Amino acid sequence: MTKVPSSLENGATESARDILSGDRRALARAITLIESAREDHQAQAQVLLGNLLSHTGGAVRIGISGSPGVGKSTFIEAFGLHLTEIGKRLAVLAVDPSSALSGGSILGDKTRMERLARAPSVFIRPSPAAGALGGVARRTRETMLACEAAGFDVVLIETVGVGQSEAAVAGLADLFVLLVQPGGGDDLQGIKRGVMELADLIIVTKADGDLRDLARHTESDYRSALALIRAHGKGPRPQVLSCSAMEESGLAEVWLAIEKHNDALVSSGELATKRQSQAVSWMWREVEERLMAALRDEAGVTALSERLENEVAAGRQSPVAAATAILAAFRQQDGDK
Ligand SMILES: Nc1nc2c(ncn2[C@@H]2O[C@H](COP(=O)(O)OP(=O)(O)OP(=O)(O)O)[C@@H](O)[C@H]2O)c(=O)[nH]1
Ligand SMILES: [Mg+2]
Repeated sequence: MTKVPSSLENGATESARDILSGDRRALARAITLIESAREDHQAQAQVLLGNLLSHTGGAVRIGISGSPGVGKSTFIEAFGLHLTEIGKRLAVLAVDPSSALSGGSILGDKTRMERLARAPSVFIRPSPAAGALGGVARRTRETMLACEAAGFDVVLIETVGVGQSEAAVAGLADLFVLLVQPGGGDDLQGIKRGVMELADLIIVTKADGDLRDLARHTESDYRSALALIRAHGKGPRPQVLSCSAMEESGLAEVWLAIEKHNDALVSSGELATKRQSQAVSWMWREVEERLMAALRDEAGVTALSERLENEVAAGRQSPVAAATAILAAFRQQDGDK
């Protein structure tokens, strides 16, 4: 095992103390460290997280997803403000899968969450999802843990629904909330069954003005759909609600449903098992990512894999035989070190 230099340990102990005392700037610095790709930063971040670990786990972890334009930002601002009014301290981690490509909508979101961002008990942190699997930044889990150590009662993890990202967020959270639009008809807006299966709570947004009645219909459509899908599912039954972020209505009901869900998970012991298996999955995901990165970095493997890709594409080699050759080359080079 590599020995951690004592200067690094001292620095990490100090910043851990600052984070635990609720120092926002120390938390922000820690997240920057956690997100950094630099190896020395990663080493520091891991020592720091080691010091924080026994102080984590105290927040309700909520994942929120939904298609672009469904009303995520507006909902999070209104719902977040409701939470602050009832005395909760809230961290919002917004993971933006588009940011790597387009510069993203983070700037727009910041202005949309202006009121929430000014609330003293709220911490908002947009994370670029660069290099991420499934639209959730690789380090979101660690960032969430740092926020818990800093004493936040609720951590909201937001991501745009792009297929894979919902599963990744659900794999981090205690409860996965799916936002949907009013309307959409029989196909329920083309939302994949897999995503519906993940949802613990479905919220129809924009239940106001002309859309109010439609939202109610949509609510009952989803309720029937869920009853079919999750008839034999384990755990608390998923709920469907509607709300208006604009009129700030239905938000208290959303929190009550979340609390109820959470209480059920705690009293059945499922929360602990869920978090345990999430942590273990995260470990293997990290191993997979690092193994693949190491494999791609091997010069010999790179040369070989290009040739094999062509052979497999042309049908001259079977994919399995080519994979065996790549792994053999990797093992050999790794063993040479
Ligand atoms: N009527 C009504 N409109 C809403 C409500 N919430 C959001 N909207 C509108 O819906 C549009 C999209 O809202 P956003 O909150 O930006 O949606 P988003 O899901 O964050 O969008 P992306 O970040 O682009 O994925 C905006 O024009 C909002 O004004 C609501 O409660 N009622
Ligand atoms: Mg948004």
